[in-house]
Amino acid sequence: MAYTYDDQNIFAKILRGEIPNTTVLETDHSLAFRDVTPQKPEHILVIPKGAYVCYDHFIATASDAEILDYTRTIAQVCQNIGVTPDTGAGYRLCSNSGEHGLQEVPHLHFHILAGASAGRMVA
Ligand code: DGP
Repeated sequence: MAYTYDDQNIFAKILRGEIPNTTVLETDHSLAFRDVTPQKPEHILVIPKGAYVCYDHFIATASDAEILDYTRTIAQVCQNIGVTPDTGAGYRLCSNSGEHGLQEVPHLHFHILAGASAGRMVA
């Protein structure tokens, strides 16, 4: 598995503070912020701070601490915005990966999509 990370991608620039973002949660290894073009009432992107292109790259090479932090951050955001299913609401979690997966930004990100009528597709 050979991934080449492009450190000029837009999320790398966000992590370096070169581009502003609306942060909803930040941890040691992860950042969650609002999508600039929300497709649903709640549309939040969660990224690891490390240089990972996609989910496969992340799982194969990230540390256990990064993986635990990332997965917990996604869950924490869902709790914070009040959309976990135990509230009667719900959400969709989606990570577009690679060219055929219609990934636009080559830095791993999960979309959290929630709100009324969350729909079936991201793109
Ligand atoms: P994907 O197609 O899965 O790679 O989705 C990339 C998402 O990133 C898309 O929903 C729009 C969002 N996005 C692109 N540029 C920016 C930006 O500068 N700021 C923020 N907050 N989101 C961005």
